[in-house]
Amino acid sequence: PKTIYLKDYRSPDFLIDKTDLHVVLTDDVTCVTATLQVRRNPATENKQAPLVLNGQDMILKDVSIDGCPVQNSQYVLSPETLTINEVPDAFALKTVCEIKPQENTSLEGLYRSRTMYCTQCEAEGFRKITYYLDRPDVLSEFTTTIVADKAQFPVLLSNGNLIDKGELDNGQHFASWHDPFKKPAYLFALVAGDLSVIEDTFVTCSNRTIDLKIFVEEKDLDKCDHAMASLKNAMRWDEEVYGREYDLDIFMIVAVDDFNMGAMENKGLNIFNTSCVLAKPETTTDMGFQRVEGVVAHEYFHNWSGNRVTCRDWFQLSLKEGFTVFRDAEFSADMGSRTVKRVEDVSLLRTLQFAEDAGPMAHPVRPPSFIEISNFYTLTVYEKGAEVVRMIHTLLGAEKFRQGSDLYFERHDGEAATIENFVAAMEDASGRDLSQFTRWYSQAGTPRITAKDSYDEASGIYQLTLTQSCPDTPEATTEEKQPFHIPVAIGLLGDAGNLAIHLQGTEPDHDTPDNTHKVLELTQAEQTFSFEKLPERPIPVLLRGFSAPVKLEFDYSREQLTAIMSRDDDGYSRWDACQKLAVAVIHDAMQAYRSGQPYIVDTLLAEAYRTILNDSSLDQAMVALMLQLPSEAYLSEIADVVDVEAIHFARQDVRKQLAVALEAELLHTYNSLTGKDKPFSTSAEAVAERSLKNIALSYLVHGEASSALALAQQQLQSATNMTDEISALSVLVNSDSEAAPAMAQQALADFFTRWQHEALVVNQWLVAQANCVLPEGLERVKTLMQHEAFDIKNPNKVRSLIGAFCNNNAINFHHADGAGYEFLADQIITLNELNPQIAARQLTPLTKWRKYDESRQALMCKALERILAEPALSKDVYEVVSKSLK
Ligand code: DPP
Ligand code: ZN
Repeated sequence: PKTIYLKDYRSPDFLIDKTDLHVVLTDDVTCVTATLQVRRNPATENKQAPLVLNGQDMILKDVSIDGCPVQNSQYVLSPETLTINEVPDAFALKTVCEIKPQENTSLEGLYRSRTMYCTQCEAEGFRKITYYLDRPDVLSEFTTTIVADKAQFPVLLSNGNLIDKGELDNGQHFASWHDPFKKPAYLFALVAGDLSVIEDTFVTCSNRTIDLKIFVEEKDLDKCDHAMASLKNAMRWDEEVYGREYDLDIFMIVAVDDFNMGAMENKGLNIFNTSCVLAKPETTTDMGFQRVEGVVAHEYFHNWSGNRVTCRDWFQLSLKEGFTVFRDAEFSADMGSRTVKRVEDVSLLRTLQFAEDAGPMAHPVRPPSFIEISNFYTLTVYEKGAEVVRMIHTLLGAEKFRQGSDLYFERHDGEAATIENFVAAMEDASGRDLSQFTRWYSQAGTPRITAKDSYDEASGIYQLTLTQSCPDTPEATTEEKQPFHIPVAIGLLGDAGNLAIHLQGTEPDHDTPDNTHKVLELTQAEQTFSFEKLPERPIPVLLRGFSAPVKLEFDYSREQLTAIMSRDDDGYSRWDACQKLAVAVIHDAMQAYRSGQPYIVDTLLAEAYRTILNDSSLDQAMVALMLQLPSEAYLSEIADVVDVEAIHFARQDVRKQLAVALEAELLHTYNSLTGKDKPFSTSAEAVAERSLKNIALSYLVHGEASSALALAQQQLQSATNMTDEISALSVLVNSDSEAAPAMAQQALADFFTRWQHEALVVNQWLVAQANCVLPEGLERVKTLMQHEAFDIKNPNKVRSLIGAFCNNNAINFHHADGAGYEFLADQIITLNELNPQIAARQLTPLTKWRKYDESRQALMCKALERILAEPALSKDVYEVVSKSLK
């Protein structure tokens, strides 16, 4: 397979002004007739260039130029291209192709999902529908006519506005759609199915009424309200916060059960994984509700950051994704709890993106090369990309950032842009020089900052010295990397609270009236900041709000951490201090575990928890967040060598001791939050209450409190929402107390009986079992693979069972016998043929082999090598496996 480089980018030799598609869907073959208005790109150097179109998995039936058939001898077909050597400077190209969507298990291009036809074209799926210049810098005006059986497929949709529809012979009908906005092919969409719809309207800031429609299978009509409300909130928010108004007269969402991604922002016709659009309290957890809100907003926001201004090439993917993730994160923060949203995002980043940065697939936010672009829809491009945009926001301030964003949209509307264009708009609007800052886009790896401090009582001067470096990554060594421009937000904590900050040589920050918050700009390898007028030695609160995606080390004492935990003004920092304290405690427990010694949990942690549980004035969301111990995945990420058993058993031991020590408080908390007959709400407060209640329950059961199993069972039976129901089920499934297994078996069986017709609930049932940490995990998963509820062709099922097990159940997946690795290799080999994107995605846990002990390393590499030896490897899987073994 060939590597594609950013440095080789050339503008296209041809442009396609208009694209006219005529798609006839029948049970056997689907016939696609494409008429393209093509002309030579005036900007191209090569005036004689042949026309080379992308296309694969199709049968070309006919090709003509300006009405004259092109003879076989005048074109060349390869498995991935159609080349026509001599073409005029401007012409109409007509092709007729046959495809078989019903056999398309890759879920790219046009395919069948249950009873409907749908498409997924990003990044390069359109080339499976017709021969085309399938690249994002070719923008075209699309008209699409769909013909299908009317009884089976009453609903026929594509981008833009409906311009015609009617009946045809033999029970067929058609619909024609026209999209007035030029777009690249990856934003094309087509849907045909027997779908029900819920409708609403939105009145824009300029008083235009937009029709909003969500299409789902009839059985799911009761699960659309939350998505609709989220959509309307997102539309309003984008007007208010970014000045962006919706442009078409209609906005449609279609829910599809078989989908590789979360959702897709096709112009005017978003296609969604059912898991990211359907929600109702009985079937959907609070996390599920939040995901729907976030993804609906994300795809909607793409209408400007992605569609109106798109990407010049796929190396610029973060231009639209990083920016849009930042936008959706701010939206969610405004809709719910800002601190909770930030903590969740930072946890994800520090756990999984940092791991990606430290592994063989590490790449800069703008990768310099790829074999298969699908492999670069990564946490780095999305989440780290969003952090990079957030840093620009921090450096410029909200007002200048908005001016920069306005300028960007104004300059590049209707164009395919680059990351340089985005940064230039931010620079021009703010007058700031971001040239050093752009290293965030070109240098991979997680920067480390080491902080050291000193205090001179006589002068009241406090000094903070920050040193930065960035570890080796595949494309560059640590020596080759240049210092980053890093905003380090800080507070200085004194005995009675946050102290005023007077940084020598600067004006006070006007953002905080009391001057207790400051953004330091670290641009050198080492820099010292001096603060004056400090009456006492402060505790530095570093990287407040997680102001940069870095690892920051400072040698805090445990007392200092508890001080930050209880007194700092920044919620994120309080949580972070709590995590640091918990990590220190678990590390002690791991030490003891390795030496076979008993360990008694540091009372500092237990007492800190007792304090927050007893303090009824505290934000319950904050309490719930703090009570969650660092995950095994996070503990693995920060380890040099992952000690699977020590991490698991030590963490479980700490949880158990905390549960026993705090039983009274936990029980009180649980009881105070249970049995209140409040109507269901997804408000931040209601979510926080459920979260705290369920954490308390899980501690109580884990600590084997005498009444705990009964409480869990009671909650399971009386639950009126899925958060409470699945939490109780998971707690039972994971309990190792004697009475639990029988109860868990019964509960699982009852749960399945009750929910077997709700695919998304069944998926949660699979996850609950895949995540069960009791012994024999692999056997349970293998048994479930045979269950009628499982289907390897459905990505949500693969993620729920195989993905959950291999990513979240370390003690079972990483069993020393290597059976987990062999299992995953088998699944990847099967998936490679069916769905390469999903296959490559599932490889992630094996790519981390360097983090494990020698014996596991050998077993993991053996599994990777077995995959690499497969004869017909997809580009997707080949790229990840071969880079992992390098
Ligand atoms: N649909 C995917 C997303 O929105 C890819 N664009 O991130
Ligand atoms: Zn996106």
